[in-house]
Amino acid sequence: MNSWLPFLALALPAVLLASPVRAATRPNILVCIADDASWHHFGANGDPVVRTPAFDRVAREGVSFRHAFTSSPSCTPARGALLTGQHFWRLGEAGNLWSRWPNTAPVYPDLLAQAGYRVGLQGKGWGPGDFKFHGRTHNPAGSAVKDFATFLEGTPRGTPFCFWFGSTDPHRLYDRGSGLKAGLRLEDVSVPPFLPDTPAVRSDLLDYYAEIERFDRDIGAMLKVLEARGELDNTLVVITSDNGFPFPRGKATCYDAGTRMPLVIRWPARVPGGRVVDDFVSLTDLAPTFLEAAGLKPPREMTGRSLLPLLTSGKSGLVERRRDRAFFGRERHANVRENDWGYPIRAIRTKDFLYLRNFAPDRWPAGDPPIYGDVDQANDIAGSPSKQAVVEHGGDPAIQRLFELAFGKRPAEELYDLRADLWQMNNVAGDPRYARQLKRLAADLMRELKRTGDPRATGEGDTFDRYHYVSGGTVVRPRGQ
Ligand SMILES: [Ca+2]
Repeated sequence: MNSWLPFLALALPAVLLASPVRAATRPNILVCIADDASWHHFGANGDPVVRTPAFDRVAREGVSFRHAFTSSPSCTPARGALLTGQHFWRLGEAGNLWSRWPNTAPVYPDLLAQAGYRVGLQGKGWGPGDFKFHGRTHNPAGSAVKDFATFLEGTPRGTPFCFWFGSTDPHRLYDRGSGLKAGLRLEDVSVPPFLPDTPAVRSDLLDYYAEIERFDRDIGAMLKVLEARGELDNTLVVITSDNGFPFPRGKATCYDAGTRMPLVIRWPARVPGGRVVDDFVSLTDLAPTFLEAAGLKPPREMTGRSLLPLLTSGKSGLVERRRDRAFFGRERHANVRENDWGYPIRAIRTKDFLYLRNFAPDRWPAGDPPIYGDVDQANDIAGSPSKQAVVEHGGDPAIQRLFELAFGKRPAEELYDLRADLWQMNNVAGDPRYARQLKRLAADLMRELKRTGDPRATGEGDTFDRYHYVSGGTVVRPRGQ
């Protein structure tokens, strides 16, 4: 199958009116997206330390998703997938971090703008990368504005809006000791078992929490502005993140700490609140959801499926039985390997299992030694006290296993049984007792990759290693071109 086939559909009219939704009933859409926050680290998701009243309110008065996954645990492809409603592997060069926006796949903010929405962006939109190279004039997430309040003042009454608040919290670097200064306590932290439990790591986690709290305060202020304007209840408010926390075994990995995302949605005008949903959803489902909520038919190249039926159902638990799995993966994150190569992974996650296919197991998954730069920070190990704790004590017998889990090479297949191994630390892919599950999950994954035109499934996967890496005005053209 030609991997470019999905793009041919772009010649068709992008948007068709699906239903006669009157302009007055179309919701405003507000997306609040954190930068590097995992599902686990929000109050409503069970974290006992972090204080997130705005997130908790939206969860309480809306729908809270327990199994939402990013398409890729890396800023650029995650945001591209969310904006296009497509698996990241369908986005060509935008499947990599620090890439160029191909400007071929439609994005929901453009489609809503064409339908009369006012569209704005505050903070980090699609990126990092170069959205202008192939001809765009503004970020795919919207035209940049000063702030939300100013944007609202300039929006006429009766005109629906679509706004993207892209926080840079809780991305590193952190203000060392800021968690302690914010009143958080070392002794309250629960350190995940793949990190060393030391005071330095605990304090690093508190600093991460402090930035999540700032993200939450910013959202609280925005909700207040909407409320004062009388528009809160007809605004579809979404709070989520692009990828998981910037710690070893988190961001840029396909384990839960890298891919399982916070996702709460509040829209009282049509969505009964107070619900926790177990369906497996992808952040690629958001674009078709927004379009459908606005009365538009999602373009057929969107692989995401609208959440609107689920949201309006009023039901909790597993609402749509076929939503029992999520697919995701990664290509090049930071440029930290010989020959400017990435580390290709594809994965399927179900309630009980996580199956990973590593397409190039001869490469270093976290980047070449001694920097292992796919784990923040790429150029400065001391910029991440948790990474430093693992790297600098890798020879210590107590830390050695954690070092291998974070930075060591991995086999072509990994399988984790979440019933016994919540944090996915014991690979059972070689255990004959799991042969049946492994075979089935591998087949299910490959079927989805083929169905959706993934170059990795059609023998053209190396194309991701050949795209330019565009960082800070520097363009790296991989060797052999
Ligand atoms: Ca990010």
